[in-house]
Amino acid sequence: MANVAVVGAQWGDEGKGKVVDWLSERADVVVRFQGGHNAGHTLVIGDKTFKLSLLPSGVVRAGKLGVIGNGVVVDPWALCSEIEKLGAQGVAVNHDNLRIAENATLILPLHRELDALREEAAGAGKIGTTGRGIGPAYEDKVGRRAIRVQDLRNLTTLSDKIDRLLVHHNALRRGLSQPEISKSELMAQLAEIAPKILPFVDVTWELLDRERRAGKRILFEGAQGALLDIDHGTYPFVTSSNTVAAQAATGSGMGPRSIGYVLGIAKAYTTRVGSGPFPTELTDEIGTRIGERGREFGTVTGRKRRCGWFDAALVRQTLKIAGVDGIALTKLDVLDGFDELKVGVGYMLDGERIDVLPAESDAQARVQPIYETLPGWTQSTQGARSWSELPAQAVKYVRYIEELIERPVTMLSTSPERDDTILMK
Ligand code: 2SA
Ligand code: MG
Repeated sequence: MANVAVVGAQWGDEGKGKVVDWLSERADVVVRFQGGHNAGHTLVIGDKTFKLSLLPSGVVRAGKLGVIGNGVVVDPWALCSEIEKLGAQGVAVNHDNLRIAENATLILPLHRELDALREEAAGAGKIGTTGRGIGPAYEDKVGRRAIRVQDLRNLTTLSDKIDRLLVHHNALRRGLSQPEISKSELMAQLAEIAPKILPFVDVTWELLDRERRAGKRILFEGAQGALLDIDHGTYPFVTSSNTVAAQAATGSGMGPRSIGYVLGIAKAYTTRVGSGPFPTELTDEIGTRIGERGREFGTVTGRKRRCGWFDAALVRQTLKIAGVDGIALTKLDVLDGFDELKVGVGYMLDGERIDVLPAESDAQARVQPIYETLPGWTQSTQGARSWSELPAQAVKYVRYIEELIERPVTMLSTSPERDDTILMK
C-alpha cells in the first residue's frame, strides 16, 4: 500500500476519523500536517468511543506512531488535557507513540482571547470560528513572531521571543481596549507546561524520512476540508491553514512524492459549521431531518451543523484542487427513507449557468444550485458491508455521484462502525 493522504472534500466533518482509523490499521505512522485542536475525530473502536482533537488518530491503536507535524498549531494545554482524557480511557500516550515537530507553532492563551475578541467585534460578519485561537496563531507564524515548540527548551531565549511577540500583541490589545498581556504570567504558564510537552518533541522531518526509507507506511491525516482551505476555500469563511493534500508534504517536512495516493472524504450529503456560503443548504424540514438522522453536531464545539444536498459541482472542484485520486463516500445510510434525493450539478449566477463555484464571496453567496432529482430508497443501508446488500437506487445514487465528480468512489461507509465499510475497487 502506498502512503495515503486523507483529506476532506467538503467543509469538514466528512467522517475522516473513521476512514483514517480504518487505514491506520494498515499504516505504521499517522501524521497530522495542518490545523490544530479545531479538528475533531470520533473513533468508535469496539465498545469505546474516542474523541480526538489534536492527537493523530493512530495513537489509540497499539504499535502505531502518531506525529504532530510542523504545519500544525499546538495548544500545549489542550494537548495535555487530551492526553489525560485518553489515559482515563486506558490509552497511554508517551514517547513511544507520539512525537511533536520541534518547529510546530504554539497556540497561546492570548491567541484564544484574540480569536474570541475578533469574533465578538465582527457581530453578524463573524466567521464562526471554533474559538481555539487557530487563526491568530497562524497569523503570528506567518508574521515571523510565533513561539514554537522548540522554544520551550530554553527559557532564557524564550524571554526575548516573548518580548518580540508582546510588542505586537499589546499594541493590538490597546487598540481593542484590552489590558496588556503580562509577560511574567505568560512565562510562568509556559515554564509550567514545558516539561509536559518536551518529552514528545523531536526532529520529525528526519524521523519521517527514516521511517519512509525503512519501508514504513505513512498515513497523512487531514483535518477540516478543502472548502475551508485558506487559498482555495470559501474565503474569508475558511480556516487559516491549507487543508489540501499538498500541505501533507509541507506540513510534515516530506517531499511531494512521499504521498502515493490521495483519498478524499465526502459525505453523501453536505454539511457546514460556521458562517459562509453554502449553495445547496436546506433550511426546511428536509435539512432538519438530515441533521437529526446524521447527528450533525460538532465533535469539538457541539455546534449544530447546517445541512443540505450533495453538491457534486463543488466536490468535483475540490477533488481537482486537492489532487484527490478517489473518494470515500460516508454516511450514505443517513439518506435512507427519503422519497427523492437531489444532487447539485451546477449553478446559476445572475441568469447564467456556471459549472464551478466562483472565487468571490458575494458571488458565492448569490449562486443558485441546479439540481438533478433521483429516486430515494426505502430499505436500510445502515451497516451494509457489500455492494449486493445495497438497494438498487442507492447503487444508482453512488454511481451518479461518481460520474459527476469524475473520480471513483473507492470506499463506501454505511455506519460509524469501522467494519461497516464497502471497498469498491
Ligand atoms: P477556525 O477555528 O479558525 O479554524 O474556524 C474557521 C472556520 O473553519 C471552520 N472549521 C471547521 N468546520 C468543520 N469542522 C471542523 N473541524 C472538525 C473536523 C469538526 C468538528 O475536522 O472534522 O469537530 O466538528 C472545523 N474546524 C474549523 C469553522 O467552523 C469556521 O467556519
Ligand atoms: Mg469532525
